[in-house]
Amino acid sequence: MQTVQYPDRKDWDVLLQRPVMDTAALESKVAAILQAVQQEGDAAVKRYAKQFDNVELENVQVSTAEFAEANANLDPALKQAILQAKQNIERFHKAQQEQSQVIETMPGVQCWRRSVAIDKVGLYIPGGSAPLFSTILMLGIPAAIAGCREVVLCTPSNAAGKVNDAILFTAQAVGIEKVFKIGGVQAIGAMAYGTETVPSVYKIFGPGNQYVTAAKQLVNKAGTAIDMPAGPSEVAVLADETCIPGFVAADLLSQAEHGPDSQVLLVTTSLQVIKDVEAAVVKQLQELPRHQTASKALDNSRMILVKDMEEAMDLLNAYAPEHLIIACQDDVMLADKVINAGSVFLGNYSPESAGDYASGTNHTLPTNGHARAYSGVSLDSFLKKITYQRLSREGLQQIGQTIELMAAAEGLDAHKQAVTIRLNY
Ligand code: HSO
Ligand code: ZN
Repeated sequence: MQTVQYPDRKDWDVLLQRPVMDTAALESKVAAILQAVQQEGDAAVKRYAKQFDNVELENVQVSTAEFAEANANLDPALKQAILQAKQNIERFHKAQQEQSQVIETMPGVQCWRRSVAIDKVGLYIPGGSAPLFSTILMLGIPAAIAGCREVVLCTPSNAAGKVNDAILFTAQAVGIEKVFKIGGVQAIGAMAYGTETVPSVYKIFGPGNQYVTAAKQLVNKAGTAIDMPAGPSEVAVLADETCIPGFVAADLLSQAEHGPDSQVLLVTTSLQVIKDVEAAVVKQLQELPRHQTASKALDNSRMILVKDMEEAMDLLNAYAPEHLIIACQDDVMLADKVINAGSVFLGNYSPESAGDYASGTNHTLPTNGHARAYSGVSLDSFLKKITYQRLSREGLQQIGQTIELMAAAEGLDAHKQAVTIRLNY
């Protein structure tokens, strides 16, 4: 990891750059696959499964027997762990439910807002080097609490046509019945346009590689909603002398192992912390099965020495990390100074892994600086808020003149007339 000491503010932009991801170059390839899925449905999906995943799919949909088999095969301890995480995530997301309130803005003018579930949603769960079944909890649980009527899940199978047992168990645990063995761009196309077996959905959620991300962006342009602009995982750690360097190193590596394009940052006021964390990273890295991936990510990563905590917070707010760990004596006080971050972890005993899996918060978070303006996935991501109003005759009499004056001033006479005709009735 590169160490940078006391960087000048004017150099922060360059220092805090993420590894660039150029999806534009992939666009024509991705667009061609999407078009084929739109036109040919399941036939195209099966053709691409053969071409990209080397699998001959007879049935695209996971059967009841396959669900039962996964349930029987999965380690009982892992099942228990998944159910424990489910309980916490459910608890945290249920508390996000809002009660509808009728607000009388003037006598006889009542306004209210009702949360309504997005009727049909699609979840994409990558297979690849790490089958992220935890993401099913993060997306399936709020979808269920919101009351989405149709929840479909696409995930690639292996070459033998089998889907990971933990993925199938978790899908069942959160009540998802429709699971399709479709990966990559084809999956995004199938959920956006629908095929003979896959229902089309209104909003697509979930992480993926650059191809999946490009596909989500393309279907989004064409009218299907998506959760958020996704990018490689990131963590920034703010640490002072009270941190435990081995813990900080472990946290940095936990994100670095996600992918070669992941990025991790350490920001501190102490050169000694940098030295100690660096030594711990080197030691722990060697023992990691995914050390190759992690070490590539560390090449994109930095340890930054700053003069004080105020400068540290300015720098971190400028970076807007997906995850921010504050391993400092004044962690709670510093937490209030966070303006831009997806999710914040306080103290020496809150590893990001807690939020990645089981504490209750959502791990689908804004990357790539999007935390400046976006929130992570929550119950709201699966809801629309519909507003209502009911004016009584007296209510319209109260507010009518205001509307008439404003409509006339905008030169919109028909608007004014919609009030006048009632007032004169
Ligand atoms: N840290 C990831 C989520 C995840 N981690 C899933 C492990 N499994 C989001 O950036
Ligand atoms: Zn993670």
